[in-house]
This record gives sequence, C-alpha cells and structure tokens, in this order.
Amino acid sequence: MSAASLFCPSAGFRIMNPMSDQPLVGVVMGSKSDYEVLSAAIEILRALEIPCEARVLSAHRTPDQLFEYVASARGRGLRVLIAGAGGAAHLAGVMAAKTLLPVLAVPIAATPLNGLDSLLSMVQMPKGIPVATLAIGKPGAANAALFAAEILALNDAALYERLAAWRAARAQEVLDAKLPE
Ligand code: AIR
Repeated sequence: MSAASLFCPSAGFRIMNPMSDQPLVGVVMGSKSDYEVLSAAIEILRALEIPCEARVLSAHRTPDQLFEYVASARGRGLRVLIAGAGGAAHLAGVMAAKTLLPVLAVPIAATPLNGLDSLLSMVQMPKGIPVATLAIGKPGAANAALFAAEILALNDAALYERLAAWRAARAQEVLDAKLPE
C-alpha cells in the first residue's frame, strides 16, 4: 500500500462509524509507523461515536496528495483535522496553511530526539496560521480526539452528553483506584 493510500488495518481502507457515511474528523499521519500512536485518537473517536477517517499522507513524501486531501476536506464534510507526525514534522502546519478547519497536531517520538523535534516543528507556527499542538505521543493523540469532540459538541447536544459521560467515567476510575495494602 502506498503512503498516500487510505489506511486502516481493521477496515482495510477506511475507518468509519457504520452509523454514518460522513466522517467528521480526519486523522492524518505522516507514516504508517505513526499508527500505533494515532490509534489512541481513533479509539476515543470511536468510543464517542464520532465518524472519522484515517489517512497516511506526508508533507514531504506526498505533498501533492496531502494538498488534495486538505483542499477537499471541508467540502467532504470534515470538521476537524488531526495531524500526527515525527521528526521534522511539517504535516500539521502545511495542512493548516491549506484549510480553515481546526488542525490539532500530535508530535510523535520517531527519532533520537524523542519527539522534541516534532513538538517544536508543530508548536512554533508563524503568526497567522494556527495549529493547536497537543502532548507528545499517545497522551497527545488521545487528547486531540477529546479536543475534536469538544469542538464538535458545541453544535451537537447528544455528543456533549457522551463526552460528559466519558469524562465522568474517567473520574470514577480515579476514585475507585485501589492501592496495595
Ligand atoms: N514524516 C514523514 N514524512 C514527513 C515526516 N516528518 C515522519 C513520519 C514518521 C517519521 O517521519 O510522520 O513519524 C518516520 O517515518 P518512517 O516512514 O521512516 O517510519
């Protein structure tokens, strides 16, 4: 499968909620090797019943296909984009340059610099082209999904309730934690 092709190990090509044909969140990763981290975002989007799609597209290796994807995103109904990449991670910034959809960036530890390279590439955007950068790795991926949910919940009361229930369940897990005697 080429780097530009649709990617989803579970569905073969595309991650979708069967209840809807219309993905609202596009999860883009610079390499298939980023999937383990970005799966933390996809799991939460699924748990919250937010239709999403996942793609492997690289700002450096497949710039033309990335531009095409982002240029068509809003017209295809996408409302939030999540971008995860490692190293000299220009993915989120390039995507943000081509759309007015919110772009949430997830830095990935893919080099001996352990994600600091990716974090700085994503967070140090020049004035005028915003990217919202989350934490390095899986916690950032999970929070990107939750942030996307919060954005979508502004106009979706049912999603707001699912999100509130998800948050309450996490709080309950903390309160129920048992320590060794
Ligand atoms: N990458 C791919 N194109 C541009 C960048 N910055 C990133 C990927 C991955 C890392 O390079 O997002 O985190 C290494 O990719 P690979 O394919 O060599 O494993």
